Amino acid sequence: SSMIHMARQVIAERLVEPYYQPKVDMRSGQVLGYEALLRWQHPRLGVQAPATIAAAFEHGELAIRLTDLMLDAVLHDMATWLRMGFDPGRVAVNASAADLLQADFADHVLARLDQHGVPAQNFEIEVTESVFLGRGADQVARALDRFARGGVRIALDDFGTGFASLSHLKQYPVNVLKIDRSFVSHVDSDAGDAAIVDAVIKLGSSFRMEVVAEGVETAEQAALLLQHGCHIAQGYHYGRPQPAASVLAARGAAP
Ligand code: G
Ligand code: G
Ligand code: NA
Repeated sequence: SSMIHMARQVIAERLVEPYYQPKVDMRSGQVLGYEALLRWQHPRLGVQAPATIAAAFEHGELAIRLTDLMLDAVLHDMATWLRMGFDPGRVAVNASAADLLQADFADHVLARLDQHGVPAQNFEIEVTESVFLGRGADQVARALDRFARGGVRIALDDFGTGFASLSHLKQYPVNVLKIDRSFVSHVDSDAGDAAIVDAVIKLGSSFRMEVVAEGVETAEQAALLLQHGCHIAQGYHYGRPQPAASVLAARGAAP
């Protein structure tokens, strides 16, 4: 397809450029970290969203190479920030099932962190529930355990939308639950969504996980989430995904 063709070009020409969206403590406004989101630079059209190469994420080999390019770029940015004395907090990179099914993925990431001088506690891996399904669940478990032993936390993305099995939370070393944007968007107007958000927050706190609300766009949503006991948010109300240079400028550390 043309998406796959485009993805191959992105990989060959290393056009990947991570954007960073802040995760914020809604009580204090403090930035706790960032999610790195894939963007790529089209030579003429400028910055492109992942949707333009979405098919590549379902294509094992291409998904692996895109993650690797993201990892390289993110660790390069983080190493630069740390050298400048700017601590970005915990930065999350998305990994797919194809990544976790490679036997050496976790060791590879841990070695890269080491090479870049980025402490494991400054890093997080974000996965969706889909990685727990299908064949290879044993390998995924080994990868997540390896990350856990290496000090890298695991965040579970889009929680509540997929094939959620609560047993996954018990079985795997998950540290962070991210409440899907689809529930957060209507938390202040839809009783069903508010009930789901409330349930996920309670679930996360019983498992001693950090709970992050995704897609917080308004002060009303933020207030409601705080009432329900969730104090960490990622969303346009607190910050859009932004290039590395803007992250620095926003934190007042620009040279
Ligand atoms: O970045 P948004 O701005 O458009 O992202 C759209 C979707 O693409 C989200 O579901 C997000 O999780 C996914 N995504 C963004 N960056 C990456 C990445 O580096 N790797 C993978 N596998 N998915 C990503
Ligand atoms: O699935 P994942 O959580 O990785 O997806 C993040 C996606 O959500 C990205 O496409 C990002 O640009 C988008 N996003 C982040 N914050 C908001 C928000 O407040 N509102 C909307 N509509 N999208 C958001
Ligand atoms: Na994500």
